[in-house]
Amino acid sequence: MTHDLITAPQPLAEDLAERAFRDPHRPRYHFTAPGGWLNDPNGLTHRDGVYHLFYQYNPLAPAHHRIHWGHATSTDLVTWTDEPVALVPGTTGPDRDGCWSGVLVDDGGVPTLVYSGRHGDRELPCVATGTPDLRHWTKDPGNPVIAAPPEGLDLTAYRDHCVWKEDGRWRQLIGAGLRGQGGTALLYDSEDLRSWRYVGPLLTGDAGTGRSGDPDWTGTMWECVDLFRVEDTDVLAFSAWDEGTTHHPLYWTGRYEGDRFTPTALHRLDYGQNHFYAPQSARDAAGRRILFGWLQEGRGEDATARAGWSGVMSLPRLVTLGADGALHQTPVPELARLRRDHVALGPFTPGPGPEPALDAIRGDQLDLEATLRLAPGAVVRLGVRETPDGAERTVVELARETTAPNATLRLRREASSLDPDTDTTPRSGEVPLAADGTVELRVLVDHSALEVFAGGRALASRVYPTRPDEAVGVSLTASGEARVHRLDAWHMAPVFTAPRALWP
Ligand code: DQQ
Repeated sequence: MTHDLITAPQPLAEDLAERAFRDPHRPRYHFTAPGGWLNDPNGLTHRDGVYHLFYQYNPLAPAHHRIHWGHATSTDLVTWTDEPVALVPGTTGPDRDGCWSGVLVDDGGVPTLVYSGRHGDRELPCVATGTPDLRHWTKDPGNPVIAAPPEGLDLTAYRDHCVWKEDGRWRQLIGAGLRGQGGTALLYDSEDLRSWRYVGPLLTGDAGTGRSGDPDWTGTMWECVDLFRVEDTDVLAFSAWDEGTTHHPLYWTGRYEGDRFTPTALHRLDYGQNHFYAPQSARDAAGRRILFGWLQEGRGEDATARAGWSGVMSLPRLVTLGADGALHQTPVPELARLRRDHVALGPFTPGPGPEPALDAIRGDQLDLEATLRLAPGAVVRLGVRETPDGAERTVVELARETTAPNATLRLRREASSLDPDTDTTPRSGEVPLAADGTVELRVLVDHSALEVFAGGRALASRVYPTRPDEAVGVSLTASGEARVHRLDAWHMAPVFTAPRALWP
């Protein structure tokens, strides 16, 4: 793809990467774009031993505008190499206002991207083919390959793609919403990825059930639909969307058969709601289901503009099927390679005052792993990014009701930052406990990025303490009858240690 569009903004753009690198809130072991804007993961694939992560990218500014496809590769899901920008919006054509989200498929040996070309306020399906190393891409002269949404449907929106091969034919889902009904995934069929026949809606939500603000409302449109199988369960993941009100990732478990998806249950994919959005997954050569999502910013627009960058990719997650039929998510085990300076604590019985042994753990790049047991009525609170005076702190709380077999995982951010322009709203969701009240908790801190895993459920978020150098404390308190069987802590080595080129 040529970069000849980009001339004048270059000097300023280079400065973006420098500024981004200097920002104390910038994660060091999560993937970020070199500078500018990042949102959805795209084209996720594992090919010839290399993981390819493409992403929605604006190298010119930390704003969602004229979206390109960035590209990075990894052999271990831990360290990343920036690759040439894969797609640049056209000067003419259906993607002149942006190359929006999509996927990569192998078309008989030809790497092929299927993405949404944006022009005006419309998105239409486009295709590009790549060289075997996936470094250079040519847009199909026939783009858009579908000229318009299906006739006769009154749609709220139409974009994003999930494409797979089935019985020798290509199938595609496009995210959409049927006005007055709800979000939907429209199913198409093709022999050649260019000529598509509309089959019908695979499944349609009910926008009338629930309402905006409910974390399990299925919204008026489904973005970034992703259909995959885990063991013997089919999963239809989507990002529930409603103009200006709703952005959160959900999934149905059920059965995909005969052009329809018959749902069994609806689940929340990440309790961070809009903080973890637009996930995409792929199967790797080992047969593992790997999933990434976008952690958007939670600070004010001015602060983001000054910082020179926006958007973090989640850590790669390994997705399996939990005993309760819901997805079980953990960071991929490869990330353990970054662990340094092990501190092992426990067993101990935490109380209302901070546990002194935790003074040994400090930092803004941490991996904390604990096995906890909560009796009915017990609450355990793990504080991170805490200043010595406690004025700023973020609390991961696990609370078991007296009667409930499960616990509530809560991320309390009311004191995360003294900056009134940062989002400090709480997040919460249910977490399964073992019969004896035991649960595995993992908390990954990476400057402003925070990912919590408890009992296989995930909660990602962002925090921006105003005194980032001092907000390095970790604390643990409890009320009721709780036990810490073990608490292991590590510093995480940085993956990104120098400014990167915006146009690799
Ligand atoms: N972001 C993309 C869209 C998608 C949305 C554009 C989700 O394709 O619907 O950058 O974050």
